[in-house]
Amino acid sequence: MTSATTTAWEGRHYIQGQWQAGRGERFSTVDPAHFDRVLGTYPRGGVAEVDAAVRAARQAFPSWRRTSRIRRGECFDALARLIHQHTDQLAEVLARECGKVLDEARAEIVEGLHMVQYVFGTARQPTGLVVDSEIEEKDLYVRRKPRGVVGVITPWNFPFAVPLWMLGPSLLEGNTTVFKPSEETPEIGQRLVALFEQAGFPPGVINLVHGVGEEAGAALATHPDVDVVTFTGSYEVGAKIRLAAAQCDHKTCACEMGSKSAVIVCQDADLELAARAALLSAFKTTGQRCVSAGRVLVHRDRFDAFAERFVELARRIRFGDPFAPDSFAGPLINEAAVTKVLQYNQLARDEGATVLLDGGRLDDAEHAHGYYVGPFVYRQEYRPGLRTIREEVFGPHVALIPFDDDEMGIRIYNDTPYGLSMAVVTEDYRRWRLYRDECDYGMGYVNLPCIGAEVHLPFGGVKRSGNGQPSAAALVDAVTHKTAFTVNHAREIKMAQGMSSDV
Ligand code: UN1
Repeated sequence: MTSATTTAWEGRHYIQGQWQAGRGERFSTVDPAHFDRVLGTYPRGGVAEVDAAVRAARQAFPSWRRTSRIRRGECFDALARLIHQHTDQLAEVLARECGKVLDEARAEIVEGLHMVQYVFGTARQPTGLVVDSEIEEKDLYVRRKPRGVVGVITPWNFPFAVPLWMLGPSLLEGNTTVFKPSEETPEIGQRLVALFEQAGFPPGVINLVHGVGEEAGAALATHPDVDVVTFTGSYEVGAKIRLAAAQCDHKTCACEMGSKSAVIVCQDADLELAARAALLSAFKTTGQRCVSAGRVLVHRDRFDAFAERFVELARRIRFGDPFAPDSFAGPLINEAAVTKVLQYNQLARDEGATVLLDGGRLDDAEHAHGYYVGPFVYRQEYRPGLRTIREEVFGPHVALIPFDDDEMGIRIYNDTPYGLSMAVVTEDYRRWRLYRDECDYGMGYVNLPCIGAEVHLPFGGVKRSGNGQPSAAALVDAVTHKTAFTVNHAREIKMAQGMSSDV
């Protein structure tokens, strides 16, 4: 692998083990920290390319499925070694393409590596069950079988780790795959696929099609020969994928969608810990994690002290060049994101918020050529129906909301259409248990930020955040089906449930 370059890179599809320049229109990507710099151009795949990739995956499926699970796992050992070897270059490509600060970009490469290591380690773990039968001469087994061809549609905010959460378990279990990376971050996706090739995954087992969501993404989600669609992205797109799956007899999907995650600061909280947990949750990745906290719920008795410390810390953080060591976070991904965040900042004012900090669009010499918006922090009294405290913003926009008691804290937390991540800050073991049991979420934390999950846990949510098929380690349930298998060791037939076998 060559190191990250500043000359535009030429993207290619990877279908049936062949790198293809593609025909027709191309799209380009720019550096979000310097939007006058074009990073790469890519073929704009559509129905034809997706169809070729799905056919390649289907053709590769029987022999990959028959390959020993341990042998499949060993390919991931080779992949882990390659990722180790190239961590620094991969982190640079990722930081440049999606604007994450270098230290976070590196953490994401490491998170992807952890998934690869987990998959390799899991290959030798037991996968099924041996179950007793009513009939002593029978053995019952529960065995997992791969579902077939898995479509992998991934976002720009975790363009290395999230594809690996999906590709890892899918391929280990014997499925074959077609990967459509986000059109904002195709280079890191392509570099990942090149490492799969180098690690020795056979042709057709992993295929890559570049393109935009409405074309290549839609073609993959609706293709009749795709068995499972795994998706991370917006609720609106996820809802379409769920509909497409429901209309196709054999298709299922695992969707991880939006959120309005929160940190809850209780009456007895350690305020310094709470302020730091909230700061990381709201502003790391410039608020562009699906688990980012758009809300901090604070007990009214502690509100003023918390808000003062939180704003003081928020003033101190620097949103700047992803490669500058003192940048806490980088730019937003594109101009549409800047417009959306500024609109929500205005909407908060219109809904009666008291603004405590407004970084605004940053346009001094350092920031003028990037998509930079500073932190926006406001106090909002809870009322049902307020849009800014219910809708996902995906930027450095955070509401501080006072609450009077735990019942009210839980009610406010649950009053969004989403349920992804929740952190509660308290010293009281009874209290965190109450929040654990009463709040709607997929990932819960105590005395921590609501970001930073590890790959060997399930990652997903409830309500509009997910469809009950979490990703990362838990994706195994979405990409396999459980089969029951019964073997008779007697010489005659003996039926269960006392049924006679006389003929
Ligand atoms: C995402 O926000 O889209 O839990 C994924 C975390 C990371 C993954 C975030 N491990 O913050």
